[in-house]
Amino acid sequence: MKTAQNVVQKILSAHLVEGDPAKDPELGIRIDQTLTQDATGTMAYLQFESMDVPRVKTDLSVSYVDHNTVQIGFENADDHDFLQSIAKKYGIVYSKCGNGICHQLHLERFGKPGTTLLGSDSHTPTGGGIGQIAIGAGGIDIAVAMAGGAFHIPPPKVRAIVLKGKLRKGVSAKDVILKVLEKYGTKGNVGWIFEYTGPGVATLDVPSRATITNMGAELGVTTSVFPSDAVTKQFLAAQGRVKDFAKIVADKGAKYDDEFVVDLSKVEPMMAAPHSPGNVVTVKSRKGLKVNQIMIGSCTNSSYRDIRTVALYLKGRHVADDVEVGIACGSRQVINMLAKDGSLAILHAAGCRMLENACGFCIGAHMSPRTGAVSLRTNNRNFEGRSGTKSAQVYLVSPETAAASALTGKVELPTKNPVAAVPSPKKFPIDDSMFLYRATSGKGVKGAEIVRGPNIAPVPKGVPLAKDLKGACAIKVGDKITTDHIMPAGARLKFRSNIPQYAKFVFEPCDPKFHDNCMANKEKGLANVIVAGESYGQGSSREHAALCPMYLGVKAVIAKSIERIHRANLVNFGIVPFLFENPKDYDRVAAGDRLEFKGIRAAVEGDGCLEVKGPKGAFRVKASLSDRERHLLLCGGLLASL
Ligand code: MIC
Ligand code: SF4
Repeated sequence: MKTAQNVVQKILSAHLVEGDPAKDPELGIRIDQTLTQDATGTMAYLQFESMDVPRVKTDLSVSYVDHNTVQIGFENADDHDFLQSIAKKYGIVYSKCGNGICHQLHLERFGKPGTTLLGSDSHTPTGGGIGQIAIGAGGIDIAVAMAGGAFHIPPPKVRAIVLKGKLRKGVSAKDVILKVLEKYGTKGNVGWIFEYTGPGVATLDVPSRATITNMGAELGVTTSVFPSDAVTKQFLAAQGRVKDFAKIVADKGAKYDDEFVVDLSKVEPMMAAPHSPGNVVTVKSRKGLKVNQIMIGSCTNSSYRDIRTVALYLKGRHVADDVEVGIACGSRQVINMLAKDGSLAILHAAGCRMLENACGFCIGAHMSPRTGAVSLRTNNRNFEGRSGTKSAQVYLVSPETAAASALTGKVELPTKNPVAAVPSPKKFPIDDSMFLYRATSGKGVKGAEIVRGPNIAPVPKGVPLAKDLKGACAIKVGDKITTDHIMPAGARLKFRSNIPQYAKFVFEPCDPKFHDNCMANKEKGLANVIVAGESYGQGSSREHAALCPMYLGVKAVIAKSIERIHRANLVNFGIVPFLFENPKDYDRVAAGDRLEFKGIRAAVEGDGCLEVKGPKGAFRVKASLSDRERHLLLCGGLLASL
């Protein structure tokens, strides 16, 4: 008899190309679809180009432009042109700047239940909302997948998040994922996949499911997934894509490694307080707090359902005088619908600033709040300084809480005067005119010319790992260092395609001298080493947080723990991801210390264990590596291994 399978097992077993989940440390899975966005895409495609493959080998690859949309100077526009020309040549669908945010668009127009999606953005798991196994990764992993290669993950542990009951009016999906974050936090979830099950699933529409899987990224899990059921079918049919539907639900008696029950009817409005998405409190506990800014949108909460709900709260009313409100919709489809049903006029009349349908404020690329402001935002990350204003206090909330608070300029409970639920549209208006090269998808246009402006610099390649290393601790950082600390975005984002230029800003928020120190050590023939605490590399998929350090001569990280995507990026760029065998040894290293890694190459070839000598004595470190990872590190990274 066939063993009962959960949704994760069903999809992964149908895509397994390497490894045995019962005994191997790593599984290789076939990738059906890829997505990139512009800020990570240029590097991904430069790397893909160097793989010398004539066209993409996936079922579908889409290149979105949504991050660097503000064109001050030539850099971003140059990147867009480069991306468009690459898409034409290699058979990639190109989503023009202005079309919308990659995750919202992909869900609307391309995501398919039961398939795998790999995206160079950590919020790719949004696709889990329609039953895709959708995973975020570094750009070079996307390049490999586009070239037909497998993607590697450790055999996942699957936790069932059992949903019961129904949400109360004024409470929504954002509150549910914040509840899950309250329980599991932002660290310690590496290697897990969260699968949503139970009778409550049927009460959530697809946009709500996608909000939950989107922000699962903040847990640090590999991905999150919902079953594909009648609700999914209705959504796909309304998008004119019922042929893409496949029913994927867990078998009766399917097993999970763990479970957590959420009674939806008991969920209260929640918020994440500064400066971590895991710092979850109830809205009630902050009721009355004066607010200076409210930002609504981002890939977490920019669907028609979300923005229409905001319009219903604001109908016939005006936002408070002391508060500025900005709204960025997820896609042109969303804007079209809001225009047709009068919501756009309501929002304008209410005094909201309607922004471009792009990432914008979420990544500190628009509407940074004033000094010391309290900003309520519906996006997914509130790391210190990410808004572009270091002193800002950013709280993450649902669209309902944001709207209710906009009216008074204070934190308000959205459950006090809730609005009616927005019904799932029977038919979404479809306009795919800003998706280019659909006709040549998978085929490409032979001889198409690649356009390369001066902002596009070649990708640096790593060098093989030396036998021994003499190094220096170039920086010592604490716990929960995010990729926004390592490689800031916002104003620096326009240098994404130019590594020597972008590398000047590595660790800018922690130590602006990091770049110069690294260069000085490099000149002295010393390898640079980063020492960190727990959960190093939280947050984004940006491989620049490994690529730029590699460029600065960083050869090893020693941390108490390292998050999944960042760890994979370190390996891809030839930086050894060591962990302290005894976390207390963290205290024995200081910035500037000379560190000796005698026999590092042999250690990587062997069991990954090594004794490091420092001024306060020797301590032991360990990197648990698969054979594939060992090979990449010995070569100096993935590109150097080709
Ligand atoms: C983010 O939300 O931090 C980003 C910007 O979308 C990143 C990708 C990037 O750094 O370009 C992500 O989430 O992976
Ligand atoms: Fe864009 Fe923000 Fe989503 Fe990242 S989290 S993809 S910056 S909207």
